[in-house]
Amino acid sequence: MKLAKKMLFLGLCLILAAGMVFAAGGKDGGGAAGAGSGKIKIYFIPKNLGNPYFVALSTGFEQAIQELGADKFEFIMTGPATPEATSQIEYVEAAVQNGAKAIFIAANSNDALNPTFDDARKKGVRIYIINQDIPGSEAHRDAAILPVNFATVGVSQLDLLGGYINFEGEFAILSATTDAPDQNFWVQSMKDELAKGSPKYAKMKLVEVVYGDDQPERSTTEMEALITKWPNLKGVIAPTTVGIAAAAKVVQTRGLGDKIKVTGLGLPSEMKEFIVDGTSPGFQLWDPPAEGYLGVYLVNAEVTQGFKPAPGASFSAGKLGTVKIESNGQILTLPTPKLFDKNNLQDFIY
Ligand code: RAM
Repeated sequence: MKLAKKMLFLGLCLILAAGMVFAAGGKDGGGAAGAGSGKIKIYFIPKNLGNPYFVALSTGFEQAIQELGADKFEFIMTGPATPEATSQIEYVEAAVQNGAKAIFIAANSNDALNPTFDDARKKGVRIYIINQDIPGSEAHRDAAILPVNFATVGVSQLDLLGGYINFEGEFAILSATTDAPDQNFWVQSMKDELAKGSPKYAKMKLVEVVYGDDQPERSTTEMEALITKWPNLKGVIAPTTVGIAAAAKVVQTRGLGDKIKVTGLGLPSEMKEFIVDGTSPGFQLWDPPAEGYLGVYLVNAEVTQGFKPAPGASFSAGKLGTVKIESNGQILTLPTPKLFDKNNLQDFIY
């Protein structure tokens, strides 16, 4: 992307983000249109507010709404300050009360919200899990929009770190919360892969999994503790954008980039400085805005064409083309994670 275009995009993102923080201020999320506006109300409840990753994701909702008609939809981003298992319940309840048509939620627990989801669905509100799924509780949601096929994430994170440390040495995982459905899924797949005993990972040793709760300070403290506790640490996988940025900052401040390789899932705009100065050799992610974009097109298909997200059915999602509902009610935005490193700095656009 040319510099001027990029500046324009970043500017637009900032304006959107500022607007959304404003909209997120009230629990009832009463946006400009207010109740009874006749607009289709789409709620987005992220794991918590204050995480730039979810602001990036929310820009996709806004973009699709612009394409389909800003007069037709009202978009409200609202949610808790911190990502505890039950902290989103009151926000789901408030959205239902406020006339939500669809709620997109990055749930903080696999099952703590099930009764709340059931109540909402009884009232005709669509519950869509976004950015992940709620394994074991699929019957309590209408569908799930995933950024990629989750089965590929854990192994590709192991391979990425392996490539940076010659598949040899001690490493740790810096995760988000202990309940996080997405991180727990990926961490478990990494453990399962290591447990298979493949010669490829025979010299890589997972020494500890720690939890920074998707809070920058907590993640920083956990990273510092890892460095003290494991003097031979060769790498850290942080499958959370908050965790990886905090870990990279610690390594940068201490000048340990040659000794400890930090990788995982990062937000390109936050990780750029660490890639440019070599603190992190590379990381992975996907296209967060595309998830929100898909969500609006899904609601639009339901409202305008009576579409039902049954396995095997498909709907048209604007620039993303035709999208299919998988057998388990999941919708994959992209097949696999994408690598971000010094060779594609032009792609660091969110
Ligand atoms: C954090 C959140 C989010 C996850 C990303 C990779 O921002 O935990 O749920 O998808 O990292």
